[in-house]
Amino acid sequence: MKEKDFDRPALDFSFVTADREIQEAFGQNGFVHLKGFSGEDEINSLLVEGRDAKEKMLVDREEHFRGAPKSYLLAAKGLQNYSEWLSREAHQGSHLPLLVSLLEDEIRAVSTAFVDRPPGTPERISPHIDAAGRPWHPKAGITLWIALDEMDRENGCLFYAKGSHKKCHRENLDITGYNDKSDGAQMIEVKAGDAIIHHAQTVHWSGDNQTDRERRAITFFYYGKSSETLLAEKNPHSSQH
Ligand SMILES: O=C(O)CCC(=O)C(=O)O
Repeated sequence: MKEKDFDRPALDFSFVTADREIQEAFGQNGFVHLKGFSGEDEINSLLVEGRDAKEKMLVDREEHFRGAPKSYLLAAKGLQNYSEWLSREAHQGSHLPLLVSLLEDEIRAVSTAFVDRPPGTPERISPHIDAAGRPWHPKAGITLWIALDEMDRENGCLFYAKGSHKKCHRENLDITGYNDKSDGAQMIEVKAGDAIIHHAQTVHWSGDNQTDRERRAITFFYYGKSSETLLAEKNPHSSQH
């Protein structure tokens, strides 16, 4: 079957590879900050596709979201179903080899999200692991998060708990006992175009946006293939996100 032609070119991250330092940081901390990962054109493509897909999803799933707390939509998931371009990026994007080399496993796309915390948003995302981090497995999953705006403490940048991917947290996805001052908590300020790649089991959280600046990001979530059998046994009917 002929591949679909897209007006919008595919993103090219094939030049980003995991050297020893990146590999070790990911293994030890459970996350790695890659500065200057995306250029302006890529940021723009992700922004337009992410925003359009979220709008389509909201129309399609209006009933589901009616009356839902605002925090539900801080990260709008499942957007690969509303943009063929995002779906192709999630399934065949040029970032896949990088994620495979960091997780040291084959990966399977689970979901794509647009994170939007407009100026003056009081909601924050509390400490959690990603859905691909359940059930617990050393290669449960991996997430690529790309900043579309500059982020710092004031507009709600991300925090990570170093090494938390190695702990088998017994709770579900929300994890208690972590905050900005916890041992090993690292705040990561980013410029637009920076990326953070984290293990699905690394505890992370982010703040409110009380500034007049935008705070948007795109996230690609993946399972590790080795954890798939475990997942199928636990949730025979599940399709995440
Ligand atoms: O705050 C962010 O940008 C990240 C959102 C997040 O952690 C998630 O969607 O799992």
